[in-house]
Amino acid sequence: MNQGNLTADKLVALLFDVDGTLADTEEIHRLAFNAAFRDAGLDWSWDRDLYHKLLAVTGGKERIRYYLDSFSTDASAKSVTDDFIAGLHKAKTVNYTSALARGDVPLLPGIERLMLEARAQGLRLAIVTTTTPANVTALLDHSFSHDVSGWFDVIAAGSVVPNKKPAPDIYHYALEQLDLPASQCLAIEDSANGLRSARDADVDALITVNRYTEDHDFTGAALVLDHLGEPGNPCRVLAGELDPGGLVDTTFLLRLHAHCQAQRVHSG
Ligand code: XBP
Ligand code: MG
Repeated sequence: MNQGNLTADKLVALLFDVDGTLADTEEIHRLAFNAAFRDAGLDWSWDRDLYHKLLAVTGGKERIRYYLDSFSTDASAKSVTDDFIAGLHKAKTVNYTSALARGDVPLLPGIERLMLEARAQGLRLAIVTTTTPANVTALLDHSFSHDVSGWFDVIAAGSVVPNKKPAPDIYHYALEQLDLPASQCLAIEDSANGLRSARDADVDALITVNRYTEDHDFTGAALVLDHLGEPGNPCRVLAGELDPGGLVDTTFLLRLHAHCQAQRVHSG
């Protein structure tokens, strides 16, 4: 960080994760995987407890391989080819995007409110996710109440980088596309893998949890909340020094970002 240049540390962009952060989508993913397995004549079925464990690995194709390697009792699991997994995953993506197109996946509290306000205040927005690009498009098209095309300077998604979260690659890619240093950005994530990805790219992260991630280790997060808050639906601080007073807005994010930058200076 350039401590001589004060403008270098100004908050310029908010980097949003997708699954579990914009909307509670992991349950939709789980059902979409199971429907793809069923339609392929497989007796594989992922219940919530198993899916919780499988979420240790990001990326749908990688998750199927992890299941076959570490959890399946199917004797032929090891001989399943990458092509077969790719076919299953394609069917899963169709199932998932169809579910979103039905319009029954709401955004989490505060997401659209905060994005609207941030844009009005001149902050830039980006998406940084491991999920398939078609899944992002489906969510943007069907879960927002505004037309959000043009809201995001960068949509960094899926296999555009070789290594998915927790690797920092997707954050490095997004920063490069935004042409911004990490010190001018703040990530909003929901999982330990997302936090590690952001932090290893030197981007500080605010965490909002969900049923699949509330037990994760969020050491190093700027702040951990249950959600971003809405008028009449205040958020709760789960860990961290600053308190948004029930609602995360741009003013609070500027303060949180400055706090994180000051801590980085002190810790050298
Ligand atoms: C969440 C993920 C994704 C989805 C599945 O990523 O790990 O793998 O569960 O998506 P993020 P695909 O929170 O970064 O959005 O099946 O399309 O890979
Ligand atoms: Mg996530």
